Amino acid sequence: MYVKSTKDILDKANAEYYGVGAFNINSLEFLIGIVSAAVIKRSPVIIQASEGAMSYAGNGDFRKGAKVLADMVRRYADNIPVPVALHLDHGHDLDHVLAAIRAGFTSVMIDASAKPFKENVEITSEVVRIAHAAEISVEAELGKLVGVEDNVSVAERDATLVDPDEAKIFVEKTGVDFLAPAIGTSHGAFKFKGEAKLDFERLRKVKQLTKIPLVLHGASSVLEADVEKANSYGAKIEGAKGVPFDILKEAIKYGINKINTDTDLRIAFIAELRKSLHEKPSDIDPRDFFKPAIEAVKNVVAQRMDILGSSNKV
Ligand code: PGH
Ligand code: CA
Ligand code: ZN
Repeated sequence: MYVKSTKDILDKANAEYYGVGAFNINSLEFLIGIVSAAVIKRSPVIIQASEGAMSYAGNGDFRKGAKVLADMVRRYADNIPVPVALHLDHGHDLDHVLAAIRAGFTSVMIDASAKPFKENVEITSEVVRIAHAAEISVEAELGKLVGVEDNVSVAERDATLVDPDEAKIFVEKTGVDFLAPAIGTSHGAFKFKGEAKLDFERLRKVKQLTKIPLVLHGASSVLEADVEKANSYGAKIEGAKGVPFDILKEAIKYGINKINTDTDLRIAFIAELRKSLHEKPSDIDPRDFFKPAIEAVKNVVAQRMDILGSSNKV
């Protein structure tokens, strides 16, 4: 079932101390893989689409793309026995936020984290006012997404990662529903040069001071087996490193409830696509290549639902 607001899913996860995966889509194939996993695992699920995904789905027209994606997800959620939400991932301006709200997304992210704190407060407050009037929930971000390396100084960390006291003021002033505090992750397949490491002390303080559902961006685990599979069929992905499962579990203990995952699905899909293209050189039916790739996405999502603790929560 399509939920009214993503808040329904995340408030429950916050109260019961588990994490819910928020999985990015650009097309139907990823949606099928993700929702199939949610049904098998009896898990709530958040589908999310970036500005780029909206543009892609609308062939360059993000407003049209927002509607295409929302109609597709809403229709696909019909008769599905688990809650399905649709979230705008990293909305950067009011145009994209409004497009998502008008299209029927169940929550939006306004990411003004690159702007000074005061401006971030102003923009986020404006989005909260508009979104809440439509009964849609809002996520915002504080700090910059960068890997925490051992050789980074305290001053450098303070300049990039979330300030817990600022987080408290931010949540009070904006009325935002979910907060993404930068604690040392980054987007993509290359998150850490050395050992994977997050600033849990900072996270603990943010949770203690805000108490709302928190979001971990850049949370993909970058599974070695999938990277190797892709590479063995011609990909060149070297030095890839993600957030290991035990660190994800720890982050959830400290108060993370929404776990953003895009890269893991991309790698799983592309690895399987390369493999089946290689194995069926005379086949011209795209579905014969997409189906095993969808299955690969489904498996990654199902495994994450177990790790995050959202399995059997429906
Ligand atoms: C993410 C996804 N989307 O907002 O934060 O991060 O690159 O780790 O999948 P990954
Ligand atoms: Ca940021
Ligand atoms: Zn992100």
